[in-house]
Amino acid sequence: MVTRTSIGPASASPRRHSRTHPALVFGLTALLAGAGVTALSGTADAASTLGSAAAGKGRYFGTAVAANHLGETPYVSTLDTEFGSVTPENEMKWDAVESTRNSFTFGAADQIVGHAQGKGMKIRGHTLVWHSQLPGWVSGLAAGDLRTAMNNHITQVMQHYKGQIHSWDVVNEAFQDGSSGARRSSPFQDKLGNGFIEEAFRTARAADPAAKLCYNDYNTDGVNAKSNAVYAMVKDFKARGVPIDCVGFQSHFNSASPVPGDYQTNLQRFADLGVDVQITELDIEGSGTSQATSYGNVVKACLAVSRCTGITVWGVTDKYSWRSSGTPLLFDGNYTKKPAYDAVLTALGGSGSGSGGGTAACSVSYSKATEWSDRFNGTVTVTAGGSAISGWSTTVTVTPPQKISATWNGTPTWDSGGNVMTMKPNGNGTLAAGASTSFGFTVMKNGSGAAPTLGACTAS
Ligand code: G2I
Repeated sequence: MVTRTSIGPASASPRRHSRTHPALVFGLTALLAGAGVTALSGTADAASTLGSAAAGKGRYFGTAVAANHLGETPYVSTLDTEFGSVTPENEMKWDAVESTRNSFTFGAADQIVGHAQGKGMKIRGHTLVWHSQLPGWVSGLAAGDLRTAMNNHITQVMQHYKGQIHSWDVVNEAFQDGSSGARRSSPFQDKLGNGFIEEAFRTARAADPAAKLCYNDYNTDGVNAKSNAVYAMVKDFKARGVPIDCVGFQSHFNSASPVPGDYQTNLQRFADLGVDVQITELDIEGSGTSQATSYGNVVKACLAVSRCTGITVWGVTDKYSWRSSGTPLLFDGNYTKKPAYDAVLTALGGSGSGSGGGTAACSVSYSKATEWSDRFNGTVTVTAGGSAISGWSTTVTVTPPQKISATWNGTPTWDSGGNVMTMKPNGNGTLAAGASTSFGFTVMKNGSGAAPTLGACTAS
């Protein structure tokens, strides 16, 4: 039941009028919105983004990017707004850049690099020597030829991007899962032996001395047999002067493989060897608060390790994730921020409107409804964020000598000048997550047709 109130400051010449039924106001609002009438947004400004908040902590915050999505406007705007670093998801892999021996195709990778450079983003290189996405011709080579091909591949690719890549995953996933601590079988391992990793790093240093050279792997995120084996290799490399600058922890998590309790401890022990550590492919399957908590814990662990220089999530939006059914990323398929986004931003020390998913939040928007020669009606829509709210409050400011002469669907109070109205719910202000309500008011123009301005929406 819609109640109409007529409350205003003493000087507001309250008047009642019953010509406009609220349902008509709604209808007109929808029509006007459909006709492109601008609605003022009173949402509290996002004071920060993932990239800028991380930069405030001396870190980068990046994402994997696929070249074939760079034509999609919301993909690109989310990328450009939120992230300070990119990793080509597939475009720099061996099968993408050298599918035929010594014939290099950099088109898709160059597209990502060019976009990133245009926006001042850093670029991670991924990846030079990996058993997967490896063209058949490589696996067919005999040892001597394979060594030549590996070194040529590293050199050609790194020289193409010389000076443009902040960190390269030189060798990816060279260790076995499980308790053996052994190297994974691959053409490189099987034909060249353990020494292929060292050789790859030495070749990489010569090709682009400015790039940080990383070893990158998964299931090495906590202290376990696999990470112990990588640790021993890095320790040996540092002791013998083999050029290695960083270790990448992919950090693909789900309920079967959650964020380890000793995640920070593990990052720290590698950092203590004298290498940087980077979180390189972060994604965490799940949703809501539990996913948000895990994301927050990963970010906090990185911030607690001074040599943890940056975090990359493995994609912009759930819909393009390599495991999209697990909804593992920070933006959903509509590019809406998830509670996990809020948790990351908060852990990075940032603040913003976020998804509204973990804390009470709301947003407001204004549209003009019916207008007469001497007055117009306005409608403000109040929308709850990602969680339910039990109350809300916002302000509507009109330009004197305008006066608000009537209101409906809310309980107003007024500042002493009478031109700032604070509006709260009539009685129960409960709104479910994402649900909307609206209130309305009449502005007496007194010569001015100026649109009112809205303050931020405050939820409780
Ligand atoms: O598997 C997740 C990641 C594990 N660490 C290394 C990363 O490089 C790896 O990324 C994934 C990409 O996210 C996927 O997009 O690597 C996969 C391949 O191992 C990528 O999948 C491939 C599909 O298997 C191909 O069928 C497809 O043509 O992506 C290709 C390009 O869309």
